Amino acid sequence: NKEIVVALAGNPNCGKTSLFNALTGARQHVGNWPGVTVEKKEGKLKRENETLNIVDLPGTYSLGAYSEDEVVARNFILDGESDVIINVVDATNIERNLYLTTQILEINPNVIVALNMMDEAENKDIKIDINKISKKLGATVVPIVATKKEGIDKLIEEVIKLSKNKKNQGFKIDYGKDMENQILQVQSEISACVEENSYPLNWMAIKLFENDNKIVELIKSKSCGDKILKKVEDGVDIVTKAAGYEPEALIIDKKYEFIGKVTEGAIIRKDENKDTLT
Ligand code: GDP
Ligand code: K
Ligand code: MG
Repeated sequence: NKEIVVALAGNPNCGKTSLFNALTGARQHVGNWPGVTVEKKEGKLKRENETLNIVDLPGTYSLGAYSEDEVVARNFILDGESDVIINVVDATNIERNLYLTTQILEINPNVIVALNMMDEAENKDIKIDINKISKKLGATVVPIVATKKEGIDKLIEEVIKLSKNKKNQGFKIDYGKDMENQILQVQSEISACVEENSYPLNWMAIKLFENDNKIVELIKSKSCGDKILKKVEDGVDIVTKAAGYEPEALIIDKKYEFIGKVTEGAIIRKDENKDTLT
């Protein structure tokens, strides 16, 4: 039986290390990611016939190209090295945490959300409709308390299940007619000249519109890079004229709009509880 590679991704302080420890116990190995001074932690977990190799990615708010941490986390996800990604989300701060989730899902839909700090959410009187969030997000959500090892068995079960039945695609944010049209056009330009099994085309096109320097450099290195970048430049003008602001900002806005729809009516905070009682 082949090992199941599981990446742990999440914002700083969401409880990633606590979950890593709960999953792997003492079976840990600490090293460095190649070429950078970022710490790499790996550990194993055995469950019946399965061996899971858990890799703790650096904590990040985003998967841009701005910091070493972000690049390490995103390259690991992009390179398809993981069978399943556990995205640890702080239940007391769901909206902000889901920004990273949308970015992970755009690269790889094989995501299980571990909704951590459920004890703190309860203390703060935050009520969460997990089924609703799961459905709208298109990913399984498992509530956990990493520090008390609650929900860990269920989480492992869902990870193994997804590793046996991986999704090829499915997650898609709607960036609006004009932006989508331009993304599609740039995507087909990329596919016409970049070899197979590179990064997901849709993701690369979005990154070009976000002016992601790593992907811009990658495209520049291709024979038809100039043609693609010209297409992006024209697209930026068209979208900016139509939408009234630039794609880079529009893409962020649309991600938060999507998150708003995911959480709408699914999270009730204490103040809102009071409102409904009076
Ligand atoms: P990381 O930065 O994502 O690796 O997060 P850590 O695992 O270091 O956790 C950050 C802080 O949150 C620590 O003080 C943990 O003890 C605490 N923590 C982690 N998970 C939970 C949880 O489920 N419930 C509570 N109450 N605290 C937690
Ligand atoms: K805390
Ligand atoms: Mg940590």
